[in-house]
Amino acid sequence: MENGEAASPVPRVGVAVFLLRGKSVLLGRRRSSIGDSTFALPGGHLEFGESFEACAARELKEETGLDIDKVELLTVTNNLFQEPKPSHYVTVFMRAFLADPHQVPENLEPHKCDGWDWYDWDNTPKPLFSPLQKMVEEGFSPFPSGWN
Ligand code: 8DG
Ligand code: MG
Ligand code: MG
Repeated sequence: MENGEAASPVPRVGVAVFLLRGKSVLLGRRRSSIGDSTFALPGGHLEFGESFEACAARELKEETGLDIDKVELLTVTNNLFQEPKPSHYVTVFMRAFLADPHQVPENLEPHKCDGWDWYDWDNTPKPLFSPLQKMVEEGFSPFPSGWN
C-alpha cells in the first residue's frame, strides 16, 4: 500500500508551480489516473520535512530539468477528485522564474506527461486540469502586479 492510499483515506499536499516567462506559463498534458490528458502545471507531492520552495525546485528539476529562481507562495486550494477513486489534495501554488532564461524544458517523465511547452495565460490550452480550470474561471493571475 502506497503512502496516501491507506484504508482510511487522508488529504495529501500537492505543490504546483507557475513557472513564468513573459506572459506565458509552462504546462504539460498529464498522463495520470487523476486528470489524465488535461493540461497542468509541473509539480508533485510534498515530502516529509520539505519546504514548499524546496518541493517546487525538486519537482521542476525531476519533471523538466529546469532550475528555478525567485520561488514564492501564491495561493492554496482545496481539491476533491472523484475519479478514478475519491482523493483529496490541498494544493499549494507557487510562482517561479527560470534561473537561466536559455534553459529549455525536457520531458523527463514521459510516462507522466506528454511534454512541456509555454502557453499564454490569456489563452490556455484545453482541457485544463480541473484545479487550474477553476482558477482561470475565477480570474486568478499568477503574474506579479504590474507585470507586462
Ligand atoms: P511525485 O511522485 O513526483 O511526488 O508526484 P507527481 O506524480 O509528480 O504528482 P502530481 O500528480 O503531478 O501532483 C500531485 C497533486 O497535486 C496532483 O495529483 C493534484 C495536485 N495538483 C493540483 N493542481 C496541479 C497542477 O496543476 N499540477 C500538478 N502537477 N499537480 C497539481 O491540484
Ligand atoms: Mg513529480
Ligand atoms: Mg507531477
